[in-house]
Parts: sequence; structure tokens; C-alpha cells
Amino acid sequence: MRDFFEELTKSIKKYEKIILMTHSTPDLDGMGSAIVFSEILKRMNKDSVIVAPKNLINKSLNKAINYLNENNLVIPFKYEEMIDGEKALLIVFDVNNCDFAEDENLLKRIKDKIVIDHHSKAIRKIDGNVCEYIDEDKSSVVEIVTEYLKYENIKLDSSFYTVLFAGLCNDTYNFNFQTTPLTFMVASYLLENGADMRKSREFLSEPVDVMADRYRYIKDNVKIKEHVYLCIINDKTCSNITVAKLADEMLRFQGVNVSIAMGCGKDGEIFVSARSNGDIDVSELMRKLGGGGRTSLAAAVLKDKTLDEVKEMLEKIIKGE
Ligand SMILES: [Mn+2]
Repeated sequence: MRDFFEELTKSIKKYEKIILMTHSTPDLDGMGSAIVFSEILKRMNKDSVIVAPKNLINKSLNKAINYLNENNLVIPFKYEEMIDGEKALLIVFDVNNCDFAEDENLLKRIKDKIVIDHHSKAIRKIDGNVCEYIDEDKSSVVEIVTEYLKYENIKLDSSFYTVLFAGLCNDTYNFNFQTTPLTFMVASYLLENGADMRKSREFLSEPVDVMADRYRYIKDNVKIKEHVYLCIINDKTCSNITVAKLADEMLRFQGVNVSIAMGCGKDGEIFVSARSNGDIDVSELMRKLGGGGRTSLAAAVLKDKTLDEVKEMLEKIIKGE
């Protein structure tokens, strides 16, 4: 990581304009990291803009943004069409798949790119031609950005540490997944420097009706085979986040080694999310549906299919038919 940090600092110094971007429908890890990075750049006397999200439906992230605004921190959002990409450096966080970036147009417009991510490398990978750091063993991008803060010896207002801490909790599902000793070291660093755990919990807490709804689908689970369970949101359209959270929650139950959730998006696409305790590689399962991910966390999006059809496909794949 140190070699990359050295390279990163060197690269940043060469550019006048720096543009930060994360994945579409951003979350606390990707956007939280981008926001904090923009603050790091300020300390390095570099101006930056963050590509404004077209879809800000993540409530936890919204709460974090409001909290920063209340602390008089203005986030330098700018819409893609307003961004002058001439001689700029684009830093991409928490995504390396061209299809999932906030703005693919910008990827084409700006030649010089740095990618910082913890997802497996996509087939249509964003080319981090300046330098890149993609490590699947990192729980989150927050982990990498916090290490960079330490490397550069930069101290920020504690509200930023709160946002980073929440991003860490978000991606590890409260230290349940992908968590390594480094994750705890990063968490401890953020708390020591004033991250507010109570605030972070507030960002991540959900309304009672949302939680109750989630348990309704869990109650109607389908057991595909021993230790492999499927939950289906079949009575309304939903977002990929809702599906992911359902899969997260289902894995917490006794005897569930693999949990899969699915639902239909408003454009008719089918979102599938899979989680594993590590015994089974769910990225392989999701790859068979055209998706991808990591051993314990993977997803796929299918077009022109019904929930029933995808369910059947899943059953066949899992039973090895
Ligand atoms: Mn992430």
C-alpha cells in the first residue's frame, strides 16, 4: 500500500484539476471516501470536485451529507456536463467496472485515471493508467483512505472520521463480513480521533416499517438446499440496495451458510444479491448469472427475465443440475 500512496501523492501534485467519482447510487463507503478525499486534497492545496450523483437514494448517505452540511461543510458536487475535463486527473473510488461508475461519459472524456477499489476486477475494468490500487482483501475503500490519511499525517475535523467510520460499518455490515485485523485498526484510529459512534449508528439505522418489511420476506424464505436460502421481494419493485440488505440480514440466521435475495427494479431488471459465510464461493454463483463479486459477497443484474425465471435458474445452478 505504501508504494501506491507514494505514487498517489506524486501524481496528485502534477495536476491542477482533480475530479473524484464513485459508483452510481453511491453509498457511505464510496461517497464517504470521495468526500474525505476532497478534504485531504484541500490540505494539499488542491481544488477538487466530486461528480454529483444522479441517484441519491441511499438514506444513510443522505443523513451523513446533511450532517456534514450542518457542520458547515460544503461538498463540492458538480454535474458531469459542467465539469471541464481538460488536463484533469480523475480518481475513482469503490468501483472498477465501467458499467457501474457514476458517469461513463466522464471515463471516456478524461484520459488520466486513478482507481482505488476493493471489488474484484471487472471484465470492463476502468483503466487506472496513472496508477491504481485494487485489493479485494480490504473491507472497504474507507480502510484504504484512512491508511492514506495516516500516511500523509493529515488530521481532519472529527465529523469526517464519523462519516468514514459509518462507511466502514456499512461495508462490513457492522464488522460481520470482510473484516480483518486492519479493519479493526482503522476503526480504532477513527474512534481515537473523534469519530462519533452514536452518530454513525444513527446514519445506518432504519425505520421500523423498513425493518419489519425485511423480516416479512425473510419469513417467506425458500430453502433451496441445506444451508442455502433465498428471499424474494415479489410484491413490489425495489432498489438493489434493498435486495442487498435483505441478503445481508438473512445470513445472520443459524444454519444459513448462503443467503440469496432478489427483487425487481422499476425498469424491470432483476437484482440478485448473494452472501456467504465463506464455505461456498458466491461470486462463482453470480458469475453464472452474468454478475460477479467476491467469495462472501456477490451480485448480478438480469434483464428481460422474470423473478420466477431467475429463481429457476438459481435452483438449477445451486443444485448443480
Ligand atoms: Mn465499498
